[in-house]
Amino acid sequence: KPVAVETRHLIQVCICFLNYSFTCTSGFSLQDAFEVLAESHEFNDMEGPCLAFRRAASVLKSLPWTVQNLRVTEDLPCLGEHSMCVIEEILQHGRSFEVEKILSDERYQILKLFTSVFGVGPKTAEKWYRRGLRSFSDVLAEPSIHLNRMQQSGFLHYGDISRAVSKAEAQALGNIIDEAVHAITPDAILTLTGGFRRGKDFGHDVDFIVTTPQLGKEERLLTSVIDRLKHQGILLYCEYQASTFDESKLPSHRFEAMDHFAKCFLILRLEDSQVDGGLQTAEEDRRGWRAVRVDLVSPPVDRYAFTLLGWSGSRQFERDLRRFARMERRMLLDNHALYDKTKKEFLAATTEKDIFAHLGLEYIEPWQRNA
Ligand code: DGT
Ligand code: MG
Repeated sequence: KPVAVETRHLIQVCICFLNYSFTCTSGFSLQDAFEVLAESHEFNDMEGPCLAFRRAASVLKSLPWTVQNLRVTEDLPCLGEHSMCVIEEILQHGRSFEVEKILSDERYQILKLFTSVFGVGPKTAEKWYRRGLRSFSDVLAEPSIHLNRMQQSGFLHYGDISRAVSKAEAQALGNIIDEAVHAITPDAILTLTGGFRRGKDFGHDVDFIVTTPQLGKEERLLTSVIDRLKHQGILLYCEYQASTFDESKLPSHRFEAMDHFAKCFLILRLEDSQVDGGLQTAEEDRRGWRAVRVDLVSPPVDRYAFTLLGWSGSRQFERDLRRFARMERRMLLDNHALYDKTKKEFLAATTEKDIFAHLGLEYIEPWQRNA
C-alpha cells in the first residue's frame, strides 16, 4: 500500500511544481515560492532563514491585494534582502530560478516525501537519505531501519492521513470525542481548537482541548477517553504523553518546544455513516471508513486560556505573539502561562481576552489569526 501511495505523493510533488509554474506566470506565486524556500532551509537545519521566509510568506498571505510591482512591497514589514530579490525575480521573469532549482533537487524531493510520513521529522528523513534510501520501498525493505510505532502507523495509514480532513469530518470527530468525554465526566469542558477553530475548511488533523472543572482530574479524564475509544474499536493508534507540567517554571521562549500538559496523538477510525455528506474519496466510500489524525491536550483548568490561545494557532501567529510579548512587553508567554519580567510575577487568565488585555492588545477572533 505505501508503494502505491508513494507514486501518488510524487505526482503531488509534480503538481506542486506545475502549480508553482502556473501561478508564476499568472502572478500569484510569491507565497508558494517562500514556502518552498522556508522548507528547503528547514531541511538544511537553517532555522533563521527558514523563519524569515515563513514570516515573508505570512505577510504576503495577509495582503488583501496581489503584489504586482516591487514598489508596493517597500513599506511591508518582514521582507529582507533575499525575499525582495526573489519577489523582484518573479515579477520580472515570472519565475524564481532558486525555487525551481530547489523543486527539481533530488534531496529536497526525497526529504519532502519522507517527512510527509506521520512520525518522520527532517532529522530522520536526512538520516535515511544519507543511507542512500530514496523511496518508501527502500525504507521498508532496509533491515537495519527500525521504525517506531508512530512511523509504522504513519506508513500503514499514509494514504488516509496525508489527505486533508474536511470540516464535516472534523464535526463528526467532535461528536465522537464529545460523547466519550461527557460519558466519563458530565461536566467536562471540550473545545475544538487548531485550524478548524480559525475557520479553516480543511486541516491535516483535528485538535481538541479537554479539561475538568476540578483541578487535577483532567489527566485521568484523558486516559479514560483513550480507553473508551479503544473499547469502541476506533482507536487505530495512540501515543499518550503524561503531564510533566511544573507551574514554577517560567514560560519557554522556544516556540518549537511542545507544552508539558498531558496529551495524546491519535489515529481514529471514522465511519462514513458518521459524516454529514459522506467521506471524500471513492476508495473510502467503498471501504466505509477512513483514518484521521486527532490530537487531544488536557491542561489543568486554570491554564485552559493559555492552552486555548496556544493551540488555536496559526503557528506564525503564535510565534509573533510570543515575540511581541517578549520584545515589546518584557513578558514571557507560552501554552502554560504569562510571566511579567518587570513585575517578576505570573499573570493569571481565565479567558483569551484576559491574555490579550495583559499584553495591551486588542482582542482578535480566532479566524483573524490565520497568519
Ligand atoms: P492544520 O492541522 O494543518 O490544519 O493546522 P493547525 O493550525 O491546526 O496546526 P497543528 O494541528 O499542527 O497544531 C495546532 C496548533 O498547536 C498550532 O496552530 C499551534 C500549536 N502547535 C503546533 N505545533 C506546535 C509546536 O511544536 N509547539 C508549540 N508551542 N505549539 C505548537
Ligand atoms: Mg490541526
